[in-house]
Amino acid sequence: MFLSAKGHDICVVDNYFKRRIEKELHIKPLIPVPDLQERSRVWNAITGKIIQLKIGDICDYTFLSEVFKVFEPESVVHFAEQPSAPYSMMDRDKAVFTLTNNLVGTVNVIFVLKEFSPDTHLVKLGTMGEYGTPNIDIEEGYLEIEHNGRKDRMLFPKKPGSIYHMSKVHDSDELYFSARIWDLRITDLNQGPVYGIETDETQMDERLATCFYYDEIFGTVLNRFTVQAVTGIPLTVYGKGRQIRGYINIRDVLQCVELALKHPSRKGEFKVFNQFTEQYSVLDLAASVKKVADRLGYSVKIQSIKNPRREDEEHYYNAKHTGLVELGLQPAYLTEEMIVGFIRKVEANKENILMDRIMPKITWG
Ligand code: USQ
Repeated sequence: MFLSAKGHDICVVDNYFKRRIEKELHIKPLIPVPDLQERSRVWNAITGKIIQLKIGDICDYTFLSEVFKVFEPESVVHFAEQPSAPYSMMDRDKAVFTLTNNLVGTVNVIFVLKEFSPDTHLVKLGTMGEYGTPNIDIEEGYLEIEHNGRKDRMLFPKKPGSIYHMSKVHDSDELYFSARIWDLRITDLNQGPVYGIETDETQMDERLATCFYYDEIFGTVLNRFTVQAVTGIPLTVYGKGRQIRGYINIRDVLQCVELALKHPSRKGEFKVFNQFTEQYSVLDLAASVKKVADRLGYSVKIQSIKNPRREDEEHYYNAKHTGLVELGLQPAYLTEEMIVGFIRKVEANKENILMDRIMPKITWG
């Protein structure tokens, strides 16, 4: 919708994976989201613009090739992955699904570009979690290494903390390979956890809402804390809560994707951006939500619970993120007023909240 509003011709490809998982695991987004056909109709009625839809699986190469041959995209934004760390750690089947879906889907996109569209620029959603939490500064994609008197520029070493994050390490390698060996044009956006509910486009009509999750599978931490504050559940800080990540507002995600599209990689170039705007610890986020919610009349408790994940709970973290700012990103930093807006939106949809979907049950085993 963001790119369509700016006048681009858009074709959306989706296999409704999340809707299948919603049914399987009894989870729902806060605001009901109609199917793509309905949303495309609403978008057309409001803006007069057409968003084409292709419902199918990018792991099916015949389907994907047809989409490319017919639509002939100038750029591809590839978000078509299983995105949940806890889901990937549930059992062997889900781990295998995550690896298969994410690696086969990405290799299919690479092959379809190589075969039918070698000048098309691919913007791929990666994750900051590929790097893990190393005890050194995290560079933007690459590291200059000097070893035994010789120097080279290598992809930054990776220490993923879940099968999902590991799948993204592997697909970054697929992308780097395809740029080096087949001269494809690739940008990898290593994104931190996203927060926020609305964008200018979703605000046009309730039926255009984003999928805002608060469960342990798809809900990211700040969004979960907002829902917990409104429902009177103590904020679920995992372990010590000193885990630091780079966070980004959903509106800034859209800006970043547009900036990446406007500055395409050259043939054979694999650009990497660290896509986040601010670093916070889990405790910082919990304290911010508590402060704002208490001001609004709630009485929020922060509770450290046994960490269901295996992760460093106290660590060094300093990740570079200048690339997108240099291209013109103007971040919307987290403010108290913003959190007030999130809380008000959650309150307005409070009756939809499934209370038994909030506490974490999946462990790293
Ligand atoms: N956490 C809590 N309490 C909660 C939920 C999470 O303390 O109730 C902690 C986690 O242990 C973790 C941090 O908050 O240390 C972030 O967790 P998250 O659930 O917000 O994010 P994560 O599982 O890492 O994954 C999310 C997206 C994923 C994306 C990733 C970026 O689901 O698609 O790749 O953010 S990153 O974390 O930088 O790898």
